[in-house]
Amino acid sequence: MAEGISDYTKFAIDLRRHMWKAGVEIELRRLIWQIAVMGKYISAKIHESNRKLAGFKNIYGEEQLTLDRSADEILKNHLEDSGFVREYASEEREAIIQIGQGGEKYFVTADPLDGSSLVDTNLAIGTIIGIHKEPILTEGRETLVAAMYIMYGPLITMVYAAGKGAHEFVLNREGEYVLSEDNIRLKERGDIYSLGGLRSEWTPGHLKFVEYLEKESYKLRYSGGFVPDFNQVLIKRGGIFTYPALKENPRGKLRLLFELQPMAFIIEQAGGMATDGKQDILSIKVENLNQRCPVYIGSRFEVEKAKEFLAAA
Ligand code: AFP
Repeated sequence: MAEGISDYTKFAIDLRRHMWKAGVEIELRRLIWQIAVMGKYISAKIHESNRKLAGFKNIYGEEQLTLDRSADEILKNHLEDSGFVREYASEEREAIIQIGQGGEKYFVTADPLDGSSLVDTNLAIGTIIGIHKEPILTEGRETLVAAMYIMYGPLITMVYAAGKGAHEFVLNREGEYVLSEDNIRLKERGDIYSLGGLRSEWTPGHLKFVEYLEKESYKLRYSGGFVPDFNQVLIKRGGIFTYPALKENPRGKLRLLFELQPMAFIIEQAGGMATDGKQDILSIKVENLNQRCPVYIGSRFEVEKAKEFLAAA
């Protein structure tokens, strides 16, 4: 080994090896890896379309797609005829599209670039993916076999869960995803809370829950990006993210299929919980692609406490 080159590579576990050792079936391993690789292309698109660069011109002269549509195009084009994906549903599209020949094993949902309105503030944003083994639009618990997200922050990180725990990887300088947090397990209780929606819009039960957390000296962590805000609860091993039912919008803001089901799958794999305030997110039947749903997601103590306050209201 040449002098000075750190020999961390001797210990680095890359994504493919991790999934093989975890016993993830081969086509699902390849699909998860393929989507993780697309994270690099999406990140490149974020940098390429950097509006901070003076006089930035789209070198291809094509009409500059909005970033989230570009991210959607990247995902769809690479999944099409990949041999693994039969249907693709995206927050950027009106309907589910067939992108395979018809016999493929998996059905993919995507929020291609969640939090894209934060790009100009240089805050972290992310791609959220659900991988189903049955046609989309049924209960998550029955059909979701894996979920993942890629976060574009100071580092590019990727978290996946495929039934054997939740694991985080970081993209290194060599362009490989190497393991950074193996089998993440949430504590029973955390000390951070992340609160969406306007206080004036909160229902009485939700307000009482928040006042309880404030009395318990929880620390507020809210960026306006679901991926980094959720990621903070996961990596800090506890706490709660909530985007609640609002007086004017009883279904809240976040989408059940594209945002909440994948994150609920991941948090449960890490020993946490996700509910709409009454029932588990993964037990809720998806009526339509853009169905919104209130969410309380994080460590068990806080999610159970939220349910108590809401039930008592
Ligand atoms: P954008 O994708 O429009 O930026 O919205 C991000 C988001 O869907 C989710 O990532 C955040 O948790 C939530 O909206 C923030 O909503 P508020 O702006 O109402 O706080």
